[in-house]
Amino acid sequence: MSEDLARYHHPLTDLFRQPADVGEWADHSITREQIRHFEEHGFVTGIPVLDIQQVERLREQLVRLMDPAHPGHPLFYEFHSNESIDPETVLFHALGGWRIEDGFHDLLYSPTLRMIAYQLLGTAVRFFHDQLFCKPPAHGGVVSWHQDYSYWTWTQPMAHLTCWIALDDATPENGCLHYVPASHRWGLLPITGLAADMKAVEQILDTDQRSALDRQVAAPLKAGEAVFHHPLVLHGSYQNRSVLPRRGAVVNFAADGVWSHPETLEGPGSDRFPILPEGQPLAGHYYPLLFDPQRELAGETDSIAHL
Ligand SMILES: O=C(O)CCC(=O)C(=O)O
Repeated sequence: MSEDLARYHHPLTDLFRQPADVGEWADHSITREQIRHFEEHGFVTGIPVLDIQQVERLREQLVRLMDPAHPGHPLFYEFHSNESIDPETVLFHALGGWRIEDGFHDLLYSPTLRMIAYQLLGTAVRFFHDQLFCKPPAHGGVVSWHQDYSYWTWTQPMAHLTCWIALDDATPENGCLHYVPASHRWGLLPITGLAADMKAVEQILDTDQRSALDRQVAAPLKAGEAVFHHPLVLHGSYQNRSVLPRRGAVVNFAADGVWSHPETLEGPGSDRFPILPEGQPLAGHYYPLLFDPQRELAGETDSIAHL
């Protein structure tokens, strides 16, 4: 088995140059206008986070990670590839790549991701978990409409954030993310499933919410760009109908202080998830602190716009 990279709470490669001072951190920030867009619509999109060399490095490592013979496979928290079940609707979905390949480990330490997570959470930021979502050409399956937090109620309170990063150009044709703007104000909905039936959520929506689905918007991205979204915004993605793959890397964040509450009905999707005992704040081996405004900004927190 490969070495578990989770033991390293610092970058392992030179993939991301780290800011030296508050001014350099500010270069990675989003504008007040973008923060307002996130607050109003539940997402903010089209943010450049990787250059092409970084994209290529992650693509190479992703090819290795998708191979079930990779010696690091036992380190995945979850690994699903439904190819053998339904070759028409393939979706490769895995959590834990940060423990296995150094590029995905260091993605957590992207200054742009760390800065924006701080701005959108408004406090110190911890890593929650990562994800890989890959749709192969022509047969890539849907990810049904859902809210991320419905899968995370075993952590409290809700103070989470998702960053979805395109490793290929993501378009409506190849299955880019779609959002229902402002649905993050609907409250928590029951889980209706992630695969197969895109519209499964409709059965639990009221009339107004169902008509809001007609106002859904696509979030196309160039490779290396990202969209950040709220834990309650309704989102999903359609099939890949193109001749090219649609691959995405996800980093999920939680505010420092979020604690483990595994007694709730919905636990994580696998018993390999590093779940902490009831009441314990997320910290330690698997939940590194990624951004501490006191440390990173030397207390000059007013110089950066945040929630
Ligand atoms: O990659 C996709 O199509 C779905 C991603 C998603 O649902 C998420 O990151 O929350």
